[in-house]
Amino acid sequence: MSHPLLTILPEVAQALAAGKPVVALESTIISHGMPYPKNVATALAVEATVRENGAVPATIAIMDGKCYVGLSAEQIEYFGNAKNVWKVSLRDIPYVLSQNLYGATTVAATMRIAAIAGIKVFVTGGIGGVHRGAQYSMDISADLTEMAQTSVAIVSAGVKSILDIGLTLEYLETKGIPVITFGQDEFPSFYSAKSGFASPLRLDSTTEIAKLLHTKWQLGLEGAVLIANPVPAEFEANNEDIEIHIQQALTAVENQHIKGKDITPFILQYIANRTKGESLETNIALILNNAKVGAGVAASYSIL
Ligand code: PSU
Ligand code: MN
Repeated sequence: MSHPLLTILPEVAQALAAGKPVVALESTIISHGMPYPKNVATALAVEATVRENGAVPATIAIMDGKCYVGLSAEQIEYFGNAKNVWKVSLRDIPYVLSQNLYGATTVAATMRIAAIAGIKVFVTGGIGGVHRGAQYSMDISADLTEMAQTSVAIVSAGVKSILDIGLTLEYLETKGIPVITFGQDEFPSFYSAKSGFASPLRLDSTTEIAKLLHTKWQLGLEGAVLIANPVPAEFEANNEDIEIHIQQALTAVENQHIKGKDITPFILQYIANRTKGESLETNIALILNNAKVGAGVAASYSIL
């Protein structure tokens, strides 16, 4: 789909025009979610995994007054290392575009741009959600409100326990967003395959997931589907250790008066620092695993 504010990489445009599977990827995880240089290596490895599993990757970001759908390796390197990159959620898109700034897009912003381009499947690590203490702070990620209205399937490793997983699941229910866990009954919590919460739905194959997506959108039920893909057992992090770091990170957020959009990147960086990179290795493993499943879903969907 051509649009004056989109620059679509030729390979991606050709795949879309031919009805071939395409997988959208976000850039906030590159610029604000992981340290350099592992962020760049991971972004490139995720793209390679998408390809190996039969789909074309399209990493999305903003620059030169355009939404880029598909980045070159050099552009990914830039977004991984530059200091002047905005974290762009939905509300930031018009500012960053019209001011010709560099923007790394969150789940919310990436989904919207993917939808404009005609991409139906999006792979990430973790989504934003309802924060712990949201009953006082009202801190609910725009990822959730965006999922209520934009018809793109999101593959993530569940919801990170930096968030309130129970409230996030409630919010997804309120907004009519199907939540499917791939291959198990329990909803996963990013670093761990367990969360203590039952998954609202379970499906065991990418074909069945694609059929659900097709059914939903065929009926005109707009909005996302959240596909939670548990981290493989050999890469799971110790939940009790992670919980201690999360508690400390949340105290640091209070003490250092971290606010608004800076909270999530601050907590992610804090945990990565405190776990001496162990959480980062888990993060890399799970996103590669998500890329594999996402490419499979995109491939199955493209046949329907
Ligand atoms: N959770 C992660 N890694 C991430 C993010 C969340 O484990 O990189 C990023 C994603 O881009 C997500 C964004 O869309 O943080 C949510 O930010 P906020 O909570 O400010 O909406
Ligand atoms: Mn927030």
